Amino acid sequence: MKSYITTPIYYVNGSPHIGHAFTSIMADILKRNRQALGHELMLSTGVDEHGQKNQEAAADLGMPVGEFLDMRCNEFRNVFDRLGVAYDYFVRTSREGHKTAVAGMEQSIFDRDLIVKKNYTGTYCKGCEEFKKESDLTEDGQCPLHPTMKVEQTEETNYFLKMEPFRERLLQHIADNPEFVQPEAFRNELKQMLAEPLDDLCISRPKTRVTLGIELPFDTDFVTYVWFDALANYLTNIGWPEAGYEDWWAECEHMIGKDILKPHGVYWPIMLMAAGLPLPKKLSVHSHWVGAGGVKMSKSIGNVVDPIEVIEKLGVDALRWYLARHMRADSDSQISVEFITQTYNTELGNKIGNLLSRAAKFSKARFDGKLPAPGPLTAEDEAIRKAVVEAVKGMGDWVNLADIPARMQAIITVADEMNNYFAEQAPWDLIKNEETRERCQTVIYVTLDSLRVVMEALTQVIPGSAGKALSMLNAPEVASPWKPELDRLTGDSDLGEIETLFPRVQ
Ligand code: ME8
Repeated sequence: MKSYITTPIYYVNGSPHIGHAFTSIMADILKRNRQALGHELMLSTGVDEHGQKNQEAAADLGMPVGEFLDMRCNEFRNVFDRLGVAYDYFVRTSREGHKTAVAGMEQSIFDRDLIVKKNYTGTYCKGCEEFKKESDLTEDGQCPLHPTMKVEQTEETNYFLKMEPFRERLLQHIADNPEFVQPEAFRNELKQMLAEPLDDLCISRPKTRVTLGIELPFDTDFVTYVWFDALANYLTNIGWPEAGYEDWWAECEHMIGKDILKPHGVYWPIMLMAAGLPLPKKLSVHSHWVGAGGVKMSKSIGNVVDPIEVIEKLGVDALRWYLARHMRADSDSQISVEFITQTYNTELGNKIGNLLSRAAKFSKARFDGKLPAPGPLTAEDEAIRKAVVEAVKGMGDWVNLADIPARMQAIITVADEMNNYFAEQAPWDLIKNEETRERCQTVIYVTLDSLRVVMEALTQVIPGSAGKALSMLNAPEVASPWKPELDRLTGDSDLGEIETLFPRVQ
């Protein structure tokens, strides 16, 4: 079974930030989850290189555009590499093959008489790269998403894609396929966007204003609207229009933030319908991260969480864990370096890393560098083993974007239970008498084998640390397809070098 996961392609007018890191890390987690189910994966992430915003950012730095794009593209790629995002394809919309394919899509829609040329007067937000209706603006006439960028009054002749002929069909598609937009709150928001007749979508920009873009195949005075160009990446990444893309496309799932629901839920499906192409399988939408206290992150407030700063201070898995664990499905979630540090110390450090190092060091010290073989199991042993299997079972099933935090919660809850089990069984007392020595062996084995099961599940979320833990335990390779399975550690086998997985950070 194939599975194709996409992230948005990010504007390169600034450096990669925590929001970019988030969507790409979540996509990576879902990729690892699908792989654990035995699927063949394609994960794309990358950059959106065209449009007025990027053009002006290059000019502001006084750099030639090509050099600027290369610089930023490398920056994004490096950040995703450091975040452990195992992308299979890194998107650049400046790629020749992409540009040709986009022009081909435009020409085919033009040939179907779905594109018209007309004059337009209106308000434009550079942040959104979009014309705005009065009803889209705040009371003081600014874009609610980009209040500091100041909208501009524009009068222009442009090319427009007819949208209204497809509205009913799209609504029907949404009604027939409840999985198409997830979670439900965003499906409802999308239905709201489609409740009224749709204006034609402006799909060009005159070269007098924007040059950084793909030239229209039917009028060389214009470049393609950056969203039309960018959305098409999802098809051009898998080789469209050449044959071979179809199987991937049939299994395509887009991950996006709520800010870009309209382009993905309205423009993109209609572009595809206009071009006579099938719609993607699924759109998974998430809410946003904001600073502590619910305040939007901004440089002037000084509450911006820089992903690189975090991973340099705490390691990449502290960040991955926090993002996976604390994203709320239904509303914005709060983030700060302090919150990440706290969660890292109390959850990864105290609940997981500490138990592993205590149990494994005890085992090495008392059992000659080895993991002891277990004796007969008691009801307490059976109970904790069952709880562990139950808690991680969800990672052996299909995980949706919105399910991730609950699956992490289950793991932390069982980590608490494992700590209680370890404390109650008190192996340090059991080792003191020859009669209870075998019982001690069993407790150590049960604890470490349970931790192995947890770590196998966590390879989907914090692969670096989980991999290290598994090699400390000398565990066999994680099975694929994966299900939680007990007793994969061999009794009386050597343990690896025991390092502190999550050293405490102040
Ligand atoms: O919109 N919390 O690019 P972009 C969580 N180029 N995620 C966030 C976030 C936050 N506070 N801020 C941003 C574009 N994101 C277009 C996309 S796709 C064909 C073209 C994430 O650089 C989230 O995924 O503005 C959001 O949708 C995306 O970054 C927007 O990135």
